[in-house]
Amino acid sequence: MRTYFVGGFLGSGKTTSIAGACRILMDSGKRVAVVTNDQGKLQVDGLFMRASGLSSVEVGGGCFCCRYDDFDAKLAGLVERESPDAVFAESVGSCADIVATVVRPFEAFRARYGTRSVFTVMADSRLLLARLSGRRLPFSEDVVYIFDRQLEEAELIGLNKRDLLKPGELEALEELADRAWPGKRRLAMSGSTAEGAASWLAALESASPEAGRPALEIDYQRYGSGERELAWLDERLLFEDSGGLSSDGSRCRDAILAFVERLALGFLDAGLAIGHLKLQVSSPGGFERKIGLGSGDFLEDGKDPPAGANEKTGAAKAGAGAAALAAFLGAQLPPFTCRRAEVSLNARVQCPPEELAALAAAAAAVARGMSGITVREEDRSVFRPGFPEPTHRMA
Ligand SMILES: Nc1nc2c(ncn2[C@@H]2O[C@H](COP(=O)(O)OP(=O)(O)O)[C@@H](O)[C@H]2O)c(=O)[nH]1
Ligand SMILES: [Mg+2]
Repeated sequence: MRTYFVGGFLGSGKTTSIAGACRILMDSGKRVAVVTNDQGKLQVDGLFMRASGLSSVEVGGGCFCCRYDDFDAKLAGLVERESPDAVFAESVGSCADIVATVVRPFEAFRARYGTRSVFTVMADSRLLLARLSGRRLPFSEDVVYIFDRQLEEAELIGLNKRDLLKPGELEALEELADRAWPGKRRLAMSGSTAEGAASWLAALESASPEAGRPALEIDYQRYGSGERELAWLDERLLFEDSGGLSSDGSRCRDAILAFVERLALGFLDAGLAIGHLKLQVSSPGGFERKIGLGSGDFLEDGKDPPAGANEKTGAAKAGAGAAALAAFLGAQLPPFTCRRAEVSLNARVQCPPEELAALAAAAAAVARGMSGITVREEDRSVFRPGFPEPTHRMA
């Protein structure tokens, strides 16, 4: 058995890349499983993995490092039940210092689960290019500190979403990455097109090149305060079309899109940096689809985001580009018909939790105002992540 640890910032494409790699392994007859992780309990990633036919378990309520015993127990249960050939462990996107707090304890206590492999950190290539080019990311300094520290401890950086780079940008990014981290392994890839997935798997199979390297230097005060600048919102929304015979069954989809558009525009109009916004949409006929977006989707080409109280993102673009946003979201939810649909929502945004909750409520109200539609919100949970206190730290 092999265990593959994957980290990286919110929305960098960890889940998508892992699902793609799992499909390749399964096609070659391997048994695979995934452990997902989040500060919250309702995990779109876990739902997405299962909707994609992958076996997965969730560690919730904190990151792997702070809930190491839970991670260990969940992993052990998975191994017992399924005897997988490979397990991917995806850490939450606001977590750093994973080698010292998760990978090394795992090697020390679970050697029988096989040698661990290269620790991959995924990056949204557009955000990383902006960062390494000296452009300002939309997040606060302490959140960017987490982004930087995550990449620093990578043994392999996945230059993900390469399909979204413009001609010439990949070469520029590779050069900048080599300058920033001489000798560090990197791989251009695309989780959604599976480009590079086979090379990633080959790299994962190779031994860790950096075992014995000193642990990451990290200031837990800055890391903790970066995490506390982010707000988490999880909830389930039940959309119902009560339109009777006058409805052709398309209203739930329209209402879901109206909800997510309003929510995303709410973030952009308020100048908030989006870690990620993701929704898993399910309807009783077995329809399953994930919708996602993050700050990388709103970076102004080659320009710094306008400065502001909250490191404003592409708010100006949102004003001009509401139609583009609607098209971007609509393309992720192909037409389907139903009377009822369930939406699981995870939003991670740099703002106070109350602001995030108010924006979500306003977006739900827009959908609720649509003719023939009712929207019920359930299991809402809004919070800031707690201060990171790893169970183990092996320097
Ligand atoms: N175009 C493109 N989109 C991607 C790629 N990888 C992930 N995404 C999208 O980026 C969003 C975040 O991806 P996800 O895998 O959930 O990121 P995670 O938060 O790091 O696990 C989702 O909407 C994905 O569909 C990629 O390589 N190319
Ligand atoms: Mg994920």
